[in-house]
Amino acid sequence: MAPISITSVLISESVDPRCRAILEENGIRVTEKQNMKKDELIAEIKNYDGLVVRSATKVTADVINAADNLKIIGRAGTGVDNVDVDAATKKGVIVMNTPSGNTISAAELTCSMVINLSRNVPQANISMKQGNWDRKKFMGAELLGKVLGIVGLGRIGKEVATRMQSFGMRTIGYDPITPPEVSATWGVEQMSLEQLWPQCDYITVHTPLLPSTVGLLNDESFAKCKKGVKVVNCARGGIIDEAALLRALESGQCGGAGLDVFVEEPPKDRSLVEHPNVISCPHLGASTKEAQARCGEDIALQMVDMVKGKQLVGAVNAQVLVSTFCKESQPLMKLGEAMGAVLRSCVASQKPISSVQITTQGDGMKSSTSYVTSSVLVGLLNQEGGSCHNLINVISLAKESGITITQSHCVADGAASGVCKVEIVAGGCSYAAGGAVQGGVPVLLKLNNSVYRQPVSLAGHLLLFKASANPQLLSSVAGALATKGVEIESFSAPADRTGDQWFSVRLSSPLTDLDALKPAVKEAAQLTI
Ligand code: 9EZ
Repeated sequence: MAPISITSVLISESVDPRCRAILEENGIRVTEKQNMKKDELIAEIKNYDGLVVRSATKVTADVINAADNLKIIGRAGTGVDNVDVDAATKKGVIVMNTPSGNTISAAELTCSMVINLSRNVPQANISMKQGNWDRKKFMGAELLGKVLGIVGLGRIGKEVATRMQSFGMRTIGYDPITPPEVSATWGVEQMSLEQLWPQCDYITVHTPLLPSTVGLLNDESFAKCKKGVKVVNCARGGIIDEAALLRALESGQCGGAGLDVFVEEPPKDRSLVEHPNVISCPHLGASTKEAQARCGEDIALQMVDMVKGKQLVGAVNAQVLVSTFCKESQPLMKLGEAMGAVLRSCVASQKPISSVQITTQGDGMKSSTSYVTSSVLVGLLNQEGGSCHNLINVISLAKESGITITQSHCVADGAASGVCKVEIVAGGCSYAAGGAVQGGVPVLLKLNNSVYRQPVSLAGHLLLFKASANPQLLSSVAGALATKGVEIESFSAPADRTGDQWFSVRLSSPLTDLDALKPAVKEAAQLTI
């Protein structure tokens, strides 16, 4: 797999200057062009292999499909709401964000919402500016001793908890991933949502927006809360159901809400914003100098670290690439790609592939099956010249073209341990290869029922041919090659001598015309690895 190289990046909006500086320090050409119209961006994007955006640039499928050289889209911020991740994945483009740069800013805004809800400061401020002096209307309550429910205990939830503990709040919470022992070390007692709702004086949500978190607070959960509960959403619009919140505010079941995010931004329906017990902001969670600087710097550093092969952080559609950063997995990925290429060369190119079955064997391969599968498919599907399949898109493109992919792992010991088998069906014919990594080198052990006496090193110019074993075979093949000025570097014969067998030959250079072998062999294929 060719390493990802990034030489030119377009920054299409205002991103902290450290972003440009870091990219340039690492030899990447940077162009900043702000306020481009969609058509201008579509015309411009062709010239770059990287794009950095914040929130304003809408990276739609149209933009991505016009970007023939694009390899990565980096978002200086948390989440990728303005990027069509599916379109990027299909195009083989990595999408990356900066998951941690906004943490403190989001947590601090959340805490300010809780504190402001307790004392009605925003409402009192409006009243003062209107010339009033109303002391009765804005009676509040202390936070000391009150219960804060934190739904979602990732980075932001944790920072909210530790800050509000300093006001004497008791912090309870729920998260499906963070273990209770871990959250307990930062003073958050975990419990089920059923147990949590009735205990809270305040609830704040810090989850991603997922089908499971849309409307996490709805009519049903509000009904389980204490009357007058105050709620905060500085995470994503819709985690608190907007219609249910309005009903709860009107009935008094909800005593106040602090909202930084909305289902529709800006919200056309202003009924929540205008409610006297709602305080709100126009999505300001990440709007601090520090968060912007951190995200700008983070996205540049993450892109540089990825290109240098140091580490992969913040990628949202490239889980399989993590294995390319791990020394142990690289020979296995090379093996997969080489086996895919071997089978590709054996299948007449006009035959469509209908199924691919990959089996890894033995303990050492247990966690390798998925990236070996992707690597096999890259080798199998990449036509010479137009190489549009990569580790990011190969699974979705293969499935889209109707290929059934089956991957499995089985226990094995002895010789079968560490072996990878690939079986494909193309044009109704079956082809199979078995290979392994031996001494750090990918080798072919078996091709279409022919088992080699010695493993065939999967490197250099390989000629594969089908013939029935006979004493003249090697000399007639060598003779045919010699007429084209090609030498045999090594020759691998199958152990079985009966019937048609697949032989493997390493050549000094590729043969320009396989027909030169015609009288001596029944089928021939060649490839360069
Ligand atoms: C869901 C979640 C938190 C949550 C948090 C994360 C995937 N996921 N789901 C429901 N990271 C609280 C309630």
